[in-house]
Parts: sequence; C-alpha cells; structure tokens
Amino acid sequence: MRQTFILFPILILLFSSCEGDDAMDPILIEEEFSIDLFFSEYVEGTSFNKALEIANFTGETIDLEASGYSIRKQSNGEGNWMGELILTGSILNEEVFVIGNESSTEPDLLNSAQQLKSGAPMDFNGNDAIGLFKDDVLIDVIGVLDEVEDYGKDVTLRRVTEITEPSAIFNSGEWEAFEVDDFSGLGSHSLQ
Ligand SMILES: [Ca+2]
Ligand SMILES: [Ca+2]
Repeated sequence: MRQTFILFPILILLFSSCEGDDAMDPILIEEEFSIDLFFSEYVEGTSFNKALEIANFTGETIDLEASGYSIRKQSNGEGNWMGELILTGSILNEEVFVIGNESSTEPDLLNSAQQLKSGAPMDFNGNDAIGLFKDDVLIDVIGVLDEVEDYGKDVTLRRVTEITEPSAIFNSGEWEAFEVDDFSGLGSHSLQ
C-alpha cells in the first residue's frame, strides 16, 4: 500500500506537466498531413501519351510495393476493375510518382515517369475509370464507375490545390482541365 500512495502523486505531476504543451499534442501534428496518397494528375493525350501522377503529403516516405499500392481501370464503363499494375519504388513526402505509358514517344512524359507500363491500365482513353488501390481497397478514383460516356478524353486534368486527401468517389469539381498533350505539370504537385 505504501508504494501506491507514493506513486499516485508522481503520476499526477507527470500528467499535469504534459497538459497545455501544444507542441506535444499528437492530434495537432497529425492534422497537417494527408491520410493517404492521392492522384494529382491525369494525362489523356494523343496516341500513347498517357500518364498518371500520385502525390504524397502523408509526412512519410512510402515504399509503394511494400505498402500494397496498385492501379487498375474499369474498361469503357463496364465490368470489373482490371489490368492491375503493382506500383514499385518509393515516394518521398511532398513528392510525386509518375506512371507513364511505355509506348509514348513524348520525351517530356517519359522523362518524368518513375514507372512505365504499356497496355492496361495505362491505355485509358477517356471513358475508363482509374482506381488507386491499397491492399486491394479502392482509395482514390478518376472517372465515374459504370459510366460509358467520356469524362476525360484528350485532356490533362490536375487536382486542385485545395484537395489534400484521396476519395473513392469521383468529383469533377476537384479537377482542373488543361489542353491535350500538356505534360508541363508532370513531376510536381503543391497544395494551397
Ligand atoms: Ca476506353
Ligand atoms: Ca503534377
């Protein structure tokens, strides 16, 4: 019993010394970071000029393959997710990772890409929803599932700088459109 009486006032002292110290509050620190990776750019250009960009604002370097990230598409607004591309490499905090279509002949696109892939899922042409998956769970999407109409043909789409989180539901208002074959934004992304 004597030991309990001695410990109790020490614990009160420890707790009261932590209170009011905002720099130590883990919730405040966490709020400055994204919960996960998200798509930051979509390039649906002429020929094989297709690319996707993923941004990391989680506060940590992420090993894409070890963390289970992949990209799939739904072809022409029909059927299941297909064409899984397992992402490999790592992505530093506040950096982006670009996946390009390997058949592109555009140097600006190819030089900005960390990973290249020909065919699915990098053969999207405007009416194919593109999903970012983590451990087989959809965390972010470009385009509307089960919608056969074009949502993004002959266009470059960049996520607006106010968006800091992925979303499994597509919202076209989160994206700004640029001219076809505009590759100038590939390789970087900033938040507001
Ligand atoms: Ca298509
Ligand atoms: Ca970009």
